[in-house]
Amino acid sequence: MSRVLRVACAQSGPIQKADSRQAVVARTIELLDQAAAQKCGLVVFPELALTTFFPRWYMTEQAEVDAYFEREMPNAATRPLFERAALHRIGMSFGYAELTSDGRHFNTSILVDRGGRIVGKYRKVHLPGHAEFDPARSFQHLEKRYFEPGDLGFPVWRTMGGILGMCICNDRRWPETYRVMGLQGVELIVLGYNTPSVNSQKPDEGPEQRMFQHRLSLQAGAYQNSTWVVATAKCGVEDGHPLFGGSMIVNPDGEVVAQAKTEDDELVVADCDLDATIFGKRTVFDFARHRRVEHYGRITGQTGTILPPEE
Ligand code: CDT
Repeated sequence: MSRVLRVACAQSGPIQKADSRQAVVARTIELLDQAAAQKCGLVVFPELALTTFFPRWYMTEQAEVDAYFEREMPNAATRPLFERAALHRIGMSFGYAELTSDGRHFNTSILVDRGGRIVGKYRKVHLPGHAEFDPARSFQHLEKRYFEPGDLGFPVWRTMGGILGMCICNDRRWPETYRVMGLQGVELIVLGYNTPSVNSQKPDEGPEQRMFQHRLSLQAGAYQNSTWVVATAKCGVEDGHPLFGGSMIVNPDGEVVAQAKTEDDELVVADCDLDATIFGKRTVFDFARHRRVEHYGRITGQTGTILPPEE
């Protein structure tokens, strides 16, 4: 039986501070309808898909912060999206800011099956940026202020005919992210991201270099774990702050098979043959045959760099 899953990145153009959840959800439904028309089986929306990328703003009032968070999922604003996805029999994944009933804040994404049921939840592990205001920066990335690190690890789920996993934005730059899922046989990793087009501390690092690093991370993760990687941007200029596009689908050989052309709402579609993961998993990246865990202790035993002793 063929295991081809037609997947769409549902890239999102900018969401301004003033945009309502209802207006954003209406845009996601429009993309979902387009994906249904193209017979997609899975649609991947970005990180924090329902709001502007609010961690760029320094806020001191918790009520102002919490206004960007969802207390339940689905909720009144997102239920129409769940209902439309179930109507189309399309699976989906999207990110949102999660506020739990006991007051914890996470940068979360979910996996929803074709019946509209949430089958997987992931909470972002690698939170970039800072917790405190820095007057020296023109803008900040305050994820460490507004979220706590995810507490669910990197699980994978059997759904939609394959083994699927999730990560979020900055996670894609860390080889550990892919490898932990690779060790569970992952066949398709979905992720969303909000990446500023410029580096506030390194003005000569332009969008080209940042795009190169983005592609490099996705392609290496896919190849080294013989998995599909589907990465979806929220992009364009949000209240004066540019985010880059570059949504793409990477095959298990590490090749980009489809890529966004705009920095706006756009679908990027590819047929992902999940059986194409088998060859790499049985040969170069047959972990059981080739890994040498006796030499990998530092990977889990330390976080920062420990330099060799001075001569
Ligand atoms: N959202 C997110 O994780 N963005 C980061 C920006 C890092 S710059 C502090 C990223 O890795 O793309």
